[in-house]
Amino acid sequence: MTSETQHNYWGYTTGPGIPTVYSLTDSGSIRVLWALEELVGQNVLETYNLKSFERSKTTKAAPDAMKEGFRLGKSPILTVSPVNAPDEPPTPFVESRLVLQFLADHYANGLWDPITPQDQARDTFFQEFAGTTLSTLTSLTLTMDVIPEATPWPLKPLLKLLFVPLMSVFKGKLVGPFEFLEDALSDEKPWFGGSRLGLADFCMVFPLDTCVARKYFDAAKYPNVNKWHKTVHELPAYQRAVAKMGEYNGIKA
Ligand SMILES: N[C@@H](CCC(=O)N[C@@H](CS)C(=O)NCC(=O)O)C(=O)O
Repeated sequence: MTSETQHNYWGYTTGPGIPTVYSLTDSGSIRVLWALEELVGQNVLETYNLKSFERSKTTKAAPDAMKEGFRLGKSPILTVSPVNAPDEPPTPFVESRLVLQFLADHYANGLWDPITPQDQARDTFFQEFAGTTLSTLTSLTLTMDVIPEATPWPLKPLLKLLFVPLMSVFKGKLVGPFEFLEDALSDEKPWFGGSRLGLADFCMVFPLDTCVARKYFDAAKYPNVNKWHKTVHELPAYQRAVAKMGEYNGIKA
C-alpha cells in the first residue's frame, strides 16, 4: 500500500480557480453540471471547463481516459488548481454530494445556504436520502430492468421470466420513499432544500430523473414531486446542463 494525500481536501490558503468537470453521457454528473450552470447563470462563477466522455456502446462503461481526472474514472470528477497557480497539478474531487458541497463552500457565495437551521437540517437530510435510500432502490430496480433488455436472444425470454417479477418487487419498494418525498414538499417548502433551492435538490434530480424516464414514478400519484420535477426541467440552468451532457435519458443534444 502506498501513502496518498487526503482525497477531496483543499490544502491551499488561496481559493480554487476555474474548475474542470469530467462528465460521462447519461450519468450522475447531471447534478454537478446543473449546479455549475446555476453558478454561471447567477454570475458567481465566470466559467468552467468541461471534459465530455461517452459511455461504451456495448458495456455502458466509462472510457479509461476518464482516469486522467481521478484514478477510479467514474463520473463526475471535478478537478481544480489554485486561482493564483493555474499550472499547479489539479486536485480532484469525487462523489457527487461532496463535489456539490465543495462548490457550495468555495464558489456559491451563500447562494444555496439554507435560510433557517431547520432548513439546514432538511437540506442535509434530503442530500443523504437522495444518495442512499432513493438511489439504492432506483439502481436495484434499474438493474433488474436492464438485465433482460441487454440479454441477447434466445436467453432474453428466460431472463425476462426471472427479472420482470424482481423488477416489480423493487419498483414497489419505491412507493414508500415517493410518498415520503411527496409529503415533504409544500407551497412554503417547494424545494428539498427548504424555501429555496439547495444542495438536496441537485442530489435528488438524478435518481428522480431515472425514475421518471424509466416509468417507475407515477406522476399522477405524487403531484408535489411532479411539480418539483417539472419546475427543475424548466430551469434554463438545468436545460443547459442536459445539453452539455450530450446525451441524457434519451435526450440527445
Ligand atoms: N458514488 C459516485 C458514483 C460514481 C459512478 O459510479 N458514476 C457512474 C455514472 S452515474 C459511472 O461513472 N459509471 C460508468 C462506469 O462505471 O464505468 C458519485 O456519487 O458520484
